[in-house]
Amino acid sequence: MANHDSAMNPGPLGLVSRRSFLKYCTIMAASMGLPLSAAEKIAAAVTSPSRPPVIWLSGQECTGCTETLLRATHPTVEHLLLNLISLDYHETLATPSGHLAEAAKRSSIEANKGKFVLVTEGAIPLKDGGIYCKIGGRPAVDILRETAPHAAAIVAIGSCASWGGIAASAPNPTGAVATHEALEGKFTVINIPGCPPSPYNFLSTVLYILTFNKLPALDDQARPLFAYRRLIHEGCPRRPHFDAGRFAMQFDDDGHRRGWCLYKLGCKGPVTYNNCPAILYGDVGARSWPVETGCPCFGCSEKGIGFTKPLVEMASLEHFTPTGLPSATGEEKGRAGGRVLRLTPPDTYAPIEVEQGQGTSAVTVGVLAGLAGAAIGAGAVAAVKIGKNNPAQDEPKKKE
Ligand code: FSX
Ligand code: SF4
Ligand code: F3S
Repeated sequence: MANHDSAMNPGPLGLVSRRSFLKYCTIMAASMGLPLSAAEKIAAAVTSPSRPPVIWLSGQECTGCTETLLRATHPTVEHLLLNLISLDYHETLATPSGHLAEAAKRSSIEANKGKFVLVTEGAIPLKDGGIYCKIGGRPAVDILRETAPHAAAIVAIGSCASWGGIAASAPNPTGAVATHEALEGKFTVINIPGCPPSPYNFLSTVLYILTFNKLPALDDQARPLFAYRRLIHEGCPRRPHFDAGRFAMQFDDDGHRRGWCLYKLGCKGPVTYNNCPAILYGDVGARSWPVETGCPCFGCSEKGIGFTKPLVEMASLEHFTPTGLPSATGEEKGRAGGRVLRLTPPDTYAPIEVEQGQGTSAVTVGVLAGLAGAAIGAGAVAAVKIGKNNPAQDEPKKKE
């Protein structure tokens, strides 16, 4: 049968069909809160023959950040990523190794001064001259500091690179720090925290930079506002149960099985900024993200929460999202649309025990969650709908 899809042959889009590709650009535009017409602009930037070189440096990490990109499937993100950029150096994915890999990195930096995007994954140990993480016999901190001045933009992927993550948790034996700390605040570093981070947040950020030739709006922790504007708790489908005082008290109890709120199991959704409930990721099933698999959010993307607060500790409910936060330069860097959050204080919770069959029906919860979704992170929700509309089209086409 004739095939009418003009992009069946591997070209600039790799094995991704043109239709899937345009849909992907629409998803990205929606998830960044841009008008859908921006998809054309994104598509033009992506198919530009000049692919920006990327140098990807690794420090103390588990390679989960790279894995999350390679495992994302709506649509085949790794195809787009690897065709969108020229990944000149990546220790895990590079074909050459040893001296050959180091030589390739040096020549790419030399040839692309001021043009390449530097991506950093993992924390950087500073103690004892940084000897606890060496690549090619040299401390990671030295490699980072000599590379950063030549980069056009620096993106820290994952919590380790953004704020130290697990390597920097107490007692932090190697003196691990974030990328921006290792660079002593001399450069703007965009942080995409999460352990692992959402691949869509990373890709959206890279696409934004390539398409508009500027950085996206950032919050006070240098995170793109389009992804980290809202608390997990604001968009969580279990939120109606929180508001009604229905909590799982232990794993696999009746409340847990019925999808009730995980707050009393230590969920850190009320103090963690991320778009997990709206954009979803993990590919472990329909509408998958940690809280909907029954696992409390542990605040993986939030400095001072993930790898810091005990898993079972209940999150603070005294929280607010200010509209404007003063930055070091005095200008306002705010969370647009921010407001005081009126979280239900614990002493007004309704009784935990609800007679069998008296709980909120699944339909009611679904409607409430849907309404919450429409009001919160609507762009991301729209993106999910577009992306999941016809999943079969997201699959890579096979070579004929
Ligand atoms: Fe691992 Fe990345 Fe966590 Fe860290 O992710 S998933 S330990 S954020 O640096 O590889
Ligand atoms: Fe969802 Fe956790 Fe908030 Fe409960 S505490 S509504 S499970 S984010
Ligand atoms: Fe991390 Fe919590 Fe999302 S643990 S993946 S920020 S739900």
